[in-house]
Amino acid sequence: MEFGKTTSIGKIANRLQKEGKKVVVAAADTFRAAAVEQLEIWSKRANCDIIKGTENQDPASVVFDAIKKVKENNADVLICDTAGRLHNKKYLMDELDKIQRVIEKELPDADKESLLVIDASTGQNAIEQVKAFNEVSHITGIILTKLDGTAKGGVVIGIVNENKIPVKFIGVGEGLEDMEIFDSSDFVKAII
Ligand SMILES: Nc1nc2c(ncn2[C@@H]2O[C@H](COP(=O)(O)OP(=O)(O)O)[C@@H](O)[C@H]2O)c(=O)[nH]1
Ligand SMILES: [Mg+2]
Repeated sequence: MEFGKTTSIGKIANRLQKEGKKVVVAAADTFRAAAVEQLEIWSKRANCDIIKGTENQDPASVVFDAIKKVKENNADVLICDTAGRLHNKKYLMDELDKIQRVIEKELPDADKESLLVIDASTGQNAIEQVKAFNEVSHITGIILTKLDGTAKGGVVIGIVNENKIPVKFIGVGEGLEDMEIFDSSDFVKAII
């Protein structure tokens, strides 16, 4: 699903690099060659390293290679781009589970975040997504994208309240700098 995952990763990588952190991104969405190319463009913009898989390569093995790079280069942050997945696509969820197991095994002591990207125009379906993802992964935060459009993302308020998952970033455009750290008071004002 085109929610803005890859774009958000580019924006976060850029922000972290500017803060002086060394970032590696892993192109673990290996379903479409275009997805890898897209992340490559973003990694150039953000000036960070990228580890690419080949089309249809096991995404967990791409993540494994990226972790090797992180260790070799003593990088600070690894961000893994994963395929868009619907909660009813079991194989995609299994794949996510496998990626997480690799990370847990190879980087047991690292701080980990699992961020779910939701498009502000997503309705009730967002709640289903959160539930499904939470079964595979402990979601530590939400990135709410496309808040520059007409959608206000009101459904996310419900998710935050019900699941106690914080919104960490919001996307407000397609550019490198179009991301803000979320401030819930601004958000509530905007949807009223
Ligand atoms: N207006 C707007 N467009 C966005 C935002 N984030 C992503 N997009 C656009 O949404 C489309 C899908 O983004 P992409 O990152 O490829 O989504 P992915 O499929 O989830 O990885 C692209 O055309 C992006 O430029 C945002 O915050 N605002
Ligand atoms: Mg993508």
